[in-house]
Amino acid sequence: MSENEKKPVDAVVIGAGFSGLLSLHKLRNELGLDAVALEKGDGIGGTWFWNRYPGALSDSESFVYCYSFDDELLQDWDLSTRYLAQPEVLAYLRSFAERKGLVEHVELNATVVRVHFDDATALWSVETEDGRSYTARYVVGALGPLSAANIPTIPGIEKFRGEVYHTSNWPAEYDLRGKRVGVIGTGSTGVQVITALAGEVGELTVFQRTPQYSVPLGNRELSDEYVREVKANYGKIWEDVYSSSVGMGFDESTVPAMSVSAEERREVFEKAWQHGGGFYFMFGTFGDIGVDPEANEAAASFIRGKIAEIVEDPETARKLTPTDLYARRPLCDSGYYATFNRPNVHLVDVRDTPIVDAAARGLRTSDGALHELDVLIYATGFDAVEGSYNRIDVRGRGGHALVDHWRDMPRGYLGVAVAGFPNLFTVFGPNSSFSNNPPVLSIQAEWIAEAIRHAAKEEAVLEPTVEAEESWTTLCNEISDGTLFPEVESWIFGNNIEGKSTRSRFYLGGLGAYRDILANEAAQGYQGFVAGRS
Ligand code: NA7
Repeated sequence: MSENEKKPVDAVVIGAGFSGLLSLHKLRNELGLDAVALEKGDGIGGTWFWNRYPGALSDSESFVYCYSFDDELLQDWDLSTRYLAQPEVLAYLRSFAERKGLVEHVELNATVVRVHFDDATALWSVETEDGRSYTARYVVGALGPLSAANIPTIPGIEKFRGEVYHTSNWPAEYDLRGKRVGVIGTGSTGVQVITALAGEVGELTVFQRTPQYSVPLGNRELSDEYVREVKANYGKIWEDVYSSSVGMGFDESTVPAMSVSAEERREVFEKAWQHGGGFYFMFGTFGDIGVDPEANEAAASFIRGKIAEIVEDPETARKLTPTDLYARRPLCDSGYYATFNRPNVHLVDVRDTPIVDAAARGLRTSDGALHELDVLIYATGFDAVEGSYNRIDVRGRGGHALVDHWRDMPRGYLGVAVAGFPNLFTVFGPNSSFSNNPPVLSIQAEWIAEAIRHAAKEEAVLEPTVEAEESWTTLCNEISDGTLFPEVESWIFGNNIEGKSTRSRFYLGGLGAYRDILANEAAQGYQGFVAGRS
């Protein structure tokens, strides 16, 4: 395509999920820019468009899984349960897009494949797979931290005659009733889909690599009085969320687990178990489960005890019981462990007996067993954070590729900008705050919009210095090294993808501190940025 076929706009937003829609709203409706969002899906909603598998649900409290600034929508919102299921989040996002007049500015089925910076003009050129092409002064990447599917390589999979789905690319229509279904993966997605499908399908075979700690979800109807109370107090609720650590809408504990008696600890854990919520169990019970091995073991052994009580067959219970630290993303469920008491649910421990290959009728494990399946579901997670960017050919100053910039470790300044990539901003770029996603992305989208307003006024390009990026990356690694989280393999540290660097991808210093750091950067006149003119 020649230069003059490129459509000139002020800004391109990549993605139309939670982050992309908010960014588009800020840029168009608040800054008055000519901005367009390019969305790979054939509908808006991002994560909540793609992840429509049975049981998909946000496990943040519903009243804080939304845009905090939009009081009109908050007041009109029909909040009825403690958590929001996927169709409800999607409906919320659609309603937001319609109310803010964004729908006509989202191009659907627009898979971005190239994003190149032109040193001479300081403009970005953005191209889609089907040949749509734009030039823009600003690019906002709102690709989602968990959107590039991880699909394991199973030798001979092409021979398998059944249906195959990844949970993040779920078919619009499906019928699993009476079928023999296999699920690979027991992360938060696997736990949800396994629990939801067990009663629907004929036989369910779960291929588990690592057992998980999970606590009850505790979903329930919210009373009218509770909802009235929430709506009347949103100001205070958001103040608390934005000054907390995980931003989940509950009081975080500061009490060290070992400062109370064993009996009191048990009572606190039992109360939290009855109340429900994964983040609540990890951060609402005691303040040091993520940092103190003894506190961690206390929480872990409580959950292990529950597994032993719930799961009837001792051998199945043994396989389901984790022995490592309780230091992955905390999970919660609607009866996950009890699911394995059902006669139609079978657990295959693929650490004991790895999957060796696929045959026409199912998957074969190393013990020679053929697990016959009509449907295979990959609940195998994502190439997180930089994974979605690395699938696009992004080149910054001097033609430097983003994939090379991130080869030994993903780096990003404050999670929102990358050295060598002027006027390119990232929502959930490397080393963003690890907290309830809507507040994090709201802080970032707001900050990015203000940075663009500043850049436009000053006719400047905003590009972080290498030093600023390096010191933020170092800080994030130091903070995470002070916790127990890197001691356990998970997507948070890139361990789930072969060849990926296994450093921190998040700022674990808490949402409140993160917000202050970003606010300070803007107030100090963007000192971590190169002061270049466009
Ligand atoms: P996760 O948390 O990365 O879980 C993926 C699961 O898939 C996990 O149990 C993996 O086992 C398993 N897995 C991945 N590859 C394989 C292979 N090759 N063989 C067997 N098992 C495999 O992804 P989710 O989608 O559940 O959740 C991601 C986030 O999305 C979640 O934290 C929420 O915030 C939303 P492993 O544990 O690596 O041994």
